[in-house]
Amino acid sequence: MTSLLVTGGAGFIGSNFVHWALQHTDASVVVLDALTYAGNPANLAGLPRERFELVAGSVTTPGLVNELVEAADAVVHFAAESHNDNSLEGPGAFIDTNILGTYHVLQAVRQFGRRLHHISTDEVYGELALGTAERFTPESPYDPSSPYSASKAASDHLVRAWVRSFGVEATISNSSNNYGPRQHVEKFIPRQITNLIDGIRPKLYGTGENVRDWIHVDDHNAAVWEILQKGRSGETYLIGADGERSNKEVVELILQLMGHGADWYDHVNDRPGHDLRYAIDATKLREELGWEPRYTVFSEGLEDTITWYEDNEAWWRPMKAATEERYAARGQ
Ligand code: NAD
Ligand code: TDX
Repeated sequence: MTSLLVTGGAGFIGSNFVHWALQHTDASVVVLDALTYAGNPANLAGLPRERFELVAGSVTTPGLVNELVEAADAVVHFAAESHNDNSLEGPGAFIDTNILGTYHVLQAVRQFGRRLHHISTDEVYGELALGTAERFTPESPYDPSSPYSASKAASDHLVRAWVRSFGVEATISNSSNNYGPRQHVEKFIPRQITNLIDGIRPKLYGTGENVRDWIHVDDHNAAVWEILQKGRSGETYLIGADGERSNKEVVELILQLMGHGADWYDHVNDRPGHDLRYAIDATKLREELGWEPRYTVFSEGLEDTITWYEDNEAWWRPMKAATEERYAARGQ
């Protein structure tokens, strides 16, 4: 049995990964999570004690990271500050967790000879033009736009340098936008679903023409598992499921699925530096590792997600008002 250290495992993608791994594999999991505003122990409630443990602490604390890395066979590093808008208001935490935290994880896997998988984002490649067929590949040049994406780009560079300079065994994945259960209501899709539950109109930044490439979180995490098992050290795998949609299209679909007219939304202030379009070419992941997404019909994954937020108001209600206050202060 493999023992995994999962950093950031109390957040959206990490907690879904822990549930996925405990269900689909015989791995045991220790989560290291700082339980910031985005980390919620409730995301990990009810998991089997003999295969799972939550340790509250930061990836920026080297002693703790060393101890946990030494005890594990492999590390899956999700921990990060993850929201672009927050990085525009206060970039400091992004530098600390995303760059320094990754440095401490790298030093630990180097010291104890452990395998690392580093979770990253397609945003490190910057933006693509609207209305073109161009997509990101592992060879795309780095060109991050926000403090968040710049901090993730820096972390990717550190991982590559530790592979090349110190022989660390590590892989990187850069994924497109995830959606699914347990995503914080600050993010686009949960914000609009919970707005509609509250009778508030969805909010589109700017024109709403910006395009994101959506993937269900379980498809993302199945890809991460494949990379962990079969990925070649030093390699980068792009994770995406051909899910390109403009933000306006997504809002219109949510409105339709939740029984509202397609134009019941507001345009609000745009995000400064807002990337126009992301799109992933996942050929390498599909051909080299045989991964295929299971959620190929976006409206079905979205419907499941809407149902999850409808059924789990107790989960998101405590974070909703404060999140909307922050948006209101920015005219968003
Ligand atoms: P999230 O904000 O929901 O979760 C992040 C988790 O990390 C939280 O549990 C938080 O408490 C924890 N954390 C924050 N700082 C920490 C620290 N110093 N030490 C330990 N834990 C800390 O984020 P998410 O959307 O689940 O993203 C997870 C990872 O996936 C991130 O690395 C992000 O860059 C990457 N990613 C996300 C997406 C997406 O669409 N959400 C897409 C591509 C890549
Ligand atoms: O209310 C909103 N209205 C709106 O139009 C919000 C919150 C967002 N948007 C737009 C901005 C983006 O074009 O929707 C799109 C998606 O926004 P976010 O959910 O903030 O995601 P994004 O900025 O694309 O980044 C996400 O995907 C890549 C994750 O938050 C990152 O962690 C990941 O790296």
